[in-house]
Amino acid sequence: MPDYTRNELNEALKDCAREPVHRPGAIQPNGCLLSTDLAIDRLFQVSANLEDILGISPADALAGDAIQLLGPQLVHRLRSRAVDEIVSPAIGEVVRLPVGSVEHRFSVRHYRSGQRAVVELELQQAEPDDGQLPSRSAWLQPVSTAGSPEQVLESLVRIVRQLSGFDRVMVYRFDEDDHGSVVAESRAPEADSYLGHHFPASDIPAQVRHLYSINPVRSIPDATAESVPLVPEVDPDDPAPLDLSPGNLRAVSPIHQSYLQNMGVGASLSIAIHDEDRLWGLLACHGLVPRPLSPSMLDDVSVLVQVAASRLMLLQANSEARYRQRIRQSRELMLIRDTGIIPTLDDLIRWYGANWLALFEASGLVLLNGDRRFCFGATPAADKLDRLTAYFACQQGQQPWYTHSLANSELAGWYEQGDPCGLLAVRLPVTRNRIGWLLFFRPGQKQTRTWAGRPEDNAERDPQGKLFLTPRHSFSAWTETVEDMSEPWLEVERLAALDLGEDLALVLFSREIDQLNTSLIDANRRLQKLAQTDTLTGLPNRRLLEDRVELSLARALRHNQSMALLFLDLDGFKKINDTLGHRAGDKMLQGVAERLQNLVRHSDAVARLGGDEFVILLDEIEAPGDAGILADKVLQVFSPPFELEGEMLTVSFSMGIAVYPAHGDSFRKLMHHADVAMYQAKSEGRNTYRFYSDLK
Ligand code: BLA
Repeated sequence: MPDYTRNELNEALKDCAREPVHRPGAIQPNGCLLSTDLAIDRLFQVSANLEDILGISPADALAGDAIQLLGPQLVHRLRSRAVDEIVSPAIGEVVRLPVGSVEHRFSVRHYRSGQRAVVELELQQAEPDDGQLPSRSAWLQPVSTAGSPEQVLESLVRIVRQLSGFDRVMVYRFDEDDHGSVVAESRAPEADSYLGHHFPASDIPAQVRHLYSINPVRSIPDATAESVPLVPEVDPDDPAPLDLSPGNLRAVSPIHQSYLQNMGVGASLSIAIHDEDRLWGLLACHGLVPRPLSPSMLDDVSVLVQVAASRLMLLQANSEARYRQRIRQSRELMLIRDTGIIPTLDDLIRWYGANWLALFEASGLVLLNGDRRFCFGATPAADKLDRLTAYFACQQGQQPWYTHSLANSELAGWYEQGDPCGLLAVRLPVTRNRIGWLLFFRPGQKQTRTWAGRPEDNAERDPQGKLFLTPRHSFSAWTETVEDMSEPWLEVERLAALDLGEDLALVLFSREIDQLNTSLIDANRRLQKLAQTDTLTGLPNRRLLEDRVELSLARALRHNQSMALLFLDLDGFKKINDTLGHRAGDKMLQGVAERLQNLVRHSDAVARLGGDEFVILLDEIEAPGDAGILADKVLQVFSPPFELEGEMLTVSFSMGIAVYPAHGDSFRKLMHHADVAMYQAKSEGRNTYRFYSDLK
């Protein structure tokens, strides 16, 4: 094996993928081919074996037209199908054509290729006796009713082998990186088993995989046969080589011919298994020796593969749906919005962490939210998480980031043996400048992988020293042990993680909005309090007093009761302010407020109007006299001197009383009358009170 660099290998792989296998300019010898104009009239190219098959030389055929070669009946039949619509050959039609003096049965197909109609004729071998084969429904049934994907594949390979007589029938499944493995097999005892064996991606290069989307069937009845060129080599009117992808007869690439020979395979048939547009895998059939593959057999096997593919995808979709249902249930649990309680991320991870680890078959999870980090299960050490956080902080895009082999990913520098090997990371759709990621970790699993021959054991150098790949010489099992890989992340798991990420973001948003709301409500409360209270004494101000009086008036009216307002004005307050200063004055007002509050009932209210004016609301009084009793109490409480900043001060009030209903029925009137009565008290010598009704 030559030494080579990764780059050289990649170049060699690219060269493999560049071979124009779809236009080899030749066909396989089990049939012949004509290239005509779209009207199926003029002939441009024919295969060199025309004489062997139709009994007429290429030169003679090219000198005439399609009708002369194929007869008017067949040509009219072919013309009756609009060639524009024919992109892949219709199921071969069996026709009889005279070859010399004998009639032969042919299977005929035609398809459009650019500006040409291509007609393929295959000599029809004797059909197997239909009586020996089970009926179609009998062989379709086990596949179409299989209960599990494994059963579908098992039935498929078993029945195809029965129908076709191939020596080895396999289902080959592509992995994410385009390499693949044999996942089901039925074989004759003399054929080696490839079950469970892996094959590198280069065995079926990209352009070859692509051909299956044009023509799902690739039939090679004789891998040893020499190909038959087209004559003339170049179409006289169109130098572009004819694209033979839709046909059945396209010549086999020499590389693949030696591949099959190295494998000991004489006949090969492969049929695509598609999952929607994606090439999921192949049904791969081998004959140990060349064998004719009859068009009707190809047809039957194609039908079986289609039925198996749809059954397989249905079962797969069902199990994905069940999985998504489980995820949805967990998400619904999480979004318990009707309780009105929005959980914190801490809560969520404590409650659901174990459930999520089980659903995602993960060993640990980490949630990155801004500068906070929440961990659950087995997660890497803090310094590693710091580096991961830094990495994801710079990641763009909304698609999940995932690998089942960190050691071989962009994060390889981060990885050390013993770390989890698989990582699935989804971005939480949070604000752009904040980090929000949900990371799931999977442990590494020691796996042994058996390859059919050692991959990349097939590189050689040409005389110029350029590396090129050749088919492997040996396909015998070669076992590799892989340690730094986890189970891969399935698409359904990646989608589910995105869903979960969205929900987590939703919870985050709800919490933030909730917190904003709470602080708004607090702010409102503070504002309201500010608007309704006197900042110096903490007593209600005039506005709140007015509200309280209105309420009290309404109640008094309803219950036919009385209430009263006591207007208090501090005597000589200005002098205190002037002599002791404002600070002392403020202190005094606070002291006064406190004493007044101690005097009243809970249902009453003491308010400060500003300056040295206070008002007491007396709710629900029995008789006007009750207000007098309170006024007396005020006089009494303030009769001893008041201590302020070490000085003893005499404090007194002049008070006016207005009673509902006698002195007014509104806040404004009652206030006015109580105020007038207070002035009366002041003018009559202070330290006393007057009722409005006392005024003459
Ligand atoms: C074609 N290679 C193929 C095909 C298969 C495989 C199925 C399609 C043709 C067919 O059905 O035979 C590979 N066959 C497999 C595998 C299994 C199997 C993996 O049965 C497993 C069970 N091949 C190489 C290298 C190159 C290469 C190194 O090994 C290129 C450098 C190329 N493979 C190659 C080419 C074709 C091919 C060019 C197209 C052959 C054709 O259609 O003419």
